[in-house]
Amino acid sequence: MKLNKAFLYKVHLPLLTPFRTSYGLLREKSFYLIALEDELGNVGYGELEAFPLPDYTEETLEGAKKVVVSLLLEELRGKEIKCAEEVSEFFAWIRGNEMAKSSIESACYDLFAKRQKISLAHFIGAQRKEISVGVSIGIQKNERLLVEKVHAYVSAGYNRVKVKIKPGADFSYLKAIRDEFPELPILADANSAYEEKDLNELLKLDWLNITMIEQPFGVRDLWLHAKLQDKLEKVAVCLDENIRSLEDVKQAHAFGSCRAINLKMARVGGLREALRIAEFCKQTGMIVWCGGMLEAGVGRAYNVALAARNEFQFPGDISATSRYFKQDIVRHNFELVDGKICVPEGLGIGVEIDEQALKRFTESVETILLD
Ligand code: OSB
Ligand code: MG
Repeated sequence: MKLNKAFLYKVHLPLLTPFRTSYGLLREKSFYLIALEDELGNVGYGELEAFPLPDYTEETLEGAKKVVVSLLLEELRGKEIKCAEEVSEFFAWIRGNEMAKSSIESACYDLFAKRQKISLAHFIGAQRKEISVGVSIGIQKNERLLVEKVHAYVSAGYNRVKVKIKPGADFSYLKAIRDEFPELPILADANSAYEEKDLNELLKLDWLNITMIEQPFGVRDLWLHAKLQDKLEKVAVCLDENIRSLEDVKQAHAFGSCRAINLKMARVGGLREALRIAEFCKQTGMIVWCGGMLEAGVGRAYNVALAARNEFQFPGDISATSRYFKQDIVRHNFELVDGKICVPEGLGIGVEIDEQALKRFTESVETILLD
């Protein structure tokens, strides 16, 4: 396969409700939709997920876009790409920049699946037709509002909830949910908001029968997470921000820093690395589940295909389109039916771009000739 052209659409998609984490508030999902055209005229899509500010991980949307244009697309220019797995090898000399790499690598996977006239799910060996999913809920003003939200999502059929927490909005918020829902699987995600002095406070999560605590400590920390995991009796520590590669997962496993991995394709540099991590987790008995970053339709299609593989036994942060957006840029609406989302069966990622909607939410378009 050879690439002919790339189109980069800068898109701003308003969120139905603002999403508050321990580090900030998001009102819209800003991203680049990347369309890669091959020599046969097929088009593969990728979503560049880096956030406008380097507050989740180090990459920024504009910085990552620059890496895509000046390094990654140049790396592929004029090359004969033999298979999807090869793309990450071409990028290997470039350190970090995982979200930039993932946007292009995944679009190549989409292209290879389309060239073989099969779905992406099939292409990556995913066998499930539908996946069981959960929902991630931002920090609310008070406990009562949070419990109301949980009620609505549980009634809609979500199989578990993840609640964003931070110091001062943690234990009492989680207890309010637990009092109302004695059996509900609850995860707490701190996005790195705690420090060593909070370690004993976090042990109280055991009392509430919380399923997992996600990334309480620093984005480079393995040591404090290991101390916490060792002291917790029931709760699994789950790592998000500090997992960028299989190497990171192996070290976290060896140190005992976690029992679960929130796996995001974009955060680990693409599909190939994500598949290797899923495989390692299965072999070692670590829990692996598919996380999210408020993706629009293209990014969501990748998450759904990945989560359809059988290593993923725990419901992911993959919610219905309607949980995020009034209008998406793809024609496909991901819907929740009996707590499950169907895996698209069309060619490649299996969702088509809604050109009208894309135009409506696009700030600018850039075309890059590659042949
Ligand atoms: O920490 O998992 C996270 C969203 C943006 C950035 C980081 C995270 C999240 C979520 C939302 O938790 C998951 C989703 O529904 O897409
Ligand atoms: Mg997280």
